Amino acid sequence: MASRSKPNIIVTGTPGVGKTTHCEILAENTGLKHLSINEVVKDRGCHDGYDEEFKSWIVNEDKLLDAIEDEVKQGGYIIDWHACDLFPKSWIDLVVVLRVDSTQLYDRLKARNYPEAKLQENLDSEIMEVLLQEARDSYDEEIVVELTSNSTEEMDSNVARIESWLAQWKKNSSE
Ligand code: DAT
Repeated sequence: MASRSKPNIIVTGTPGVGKTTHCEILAENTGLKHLSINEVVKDRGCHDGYDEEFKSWIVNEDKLLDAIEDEVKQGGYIIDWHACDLFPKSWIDLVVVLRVDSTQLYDRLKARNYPEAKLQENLDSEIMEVLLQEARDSYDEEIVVELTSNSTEEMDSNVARIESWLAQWKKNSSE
């Protein structure tokens, strides 16, 4: 059992599934801190440049882990990122993989003006369950939870479910 007094949660999934929206609501409701890896990569320079075709930063994982290690090890973070296999197992207490129907995802990514290649790659990734597989390959199966994020009702129920997991975690860790 980790020595942190608050757990760390990863919210992962293909871009557009609803990670940031979920994390913001969870942070507001629980007091856990929303750690947007996108922002860390950009603001703390944890990258090796910008990919113009894909319109995204080329992440340097070593720099990224160095940048967040001290904070995350203290506990109390909700990590928002479209990958999860880079974070050491010992840091993480729950991995939430959000899923969405491809028609929904297409509309959400189109609304973001994603370049065609990037849009197609992300749709394929969602259909092939890439993130779910990555989570299952990287963490113990008991801590990996798959939740659908097609509607605001589903989002509300996901948030409630994660909050009750959090309450249980706190109860267990105080026993
Ligand atoms: P991500 O952080 O995974 O890229 P996001 O939180 O930015 O995704 O959400 C992308 C868009 O989809 C945004 O306009 C909000 C909307 N959205 C997210 N989750 C949703 C849900 N469960 N129901 C309806 N709309 C949702």
